[in-house]
Amino acid sequence: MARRTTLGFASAIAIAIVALGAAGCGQQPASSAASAAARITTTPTAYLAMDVLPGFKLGSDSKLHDAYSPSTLTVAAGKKVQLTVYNYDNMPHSFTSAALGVNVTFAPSAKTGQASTTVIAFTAPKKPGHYTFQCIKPCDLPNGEWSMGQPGYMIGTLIVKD
Ligand SMILES: [Cu+2]
Repeated sequence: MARRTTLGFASAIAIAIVALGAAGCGQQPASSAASAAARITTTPTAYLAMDVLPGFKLGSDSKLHDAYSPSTLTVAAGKKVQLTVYNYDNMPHSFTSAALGVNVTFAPSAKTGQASTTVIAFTAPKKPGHYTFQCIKPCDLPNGEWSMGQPGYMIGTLIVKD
């Protein structure tokens, strides 16, 4: 019994070592690529992605509403941002923010389940903080444009970190 326990423990250690080794190998190319990118430029682009989903998010009124997903994005201060937006709604929406100097409309999706794709490029503010963006195209129409006035739905936040 004691011998079996010892063997079991040894096997567990061997498995743990193998797992660690595998994890290490798996991570190596990514970290190498990251350090290579850091050598190329001091302000690499931050690639962000977001969906616009119709009738997707449950509201406090127990109805489903149009929403950005995710509605909160995070980026480092002063970084170049490339934000790809996939609009799954058959209505146009927008990413509008005076503070960020961005006002871009997303075309409606041509077919259910097939998003229109829009790439927005801008530079994150140098000052850390929470920057609001919102949709200014009339939307969430079955609910009287409810989403348009609701943070977490068609009002989102870009968190700019130090
Ligand atoms: Cu909208």
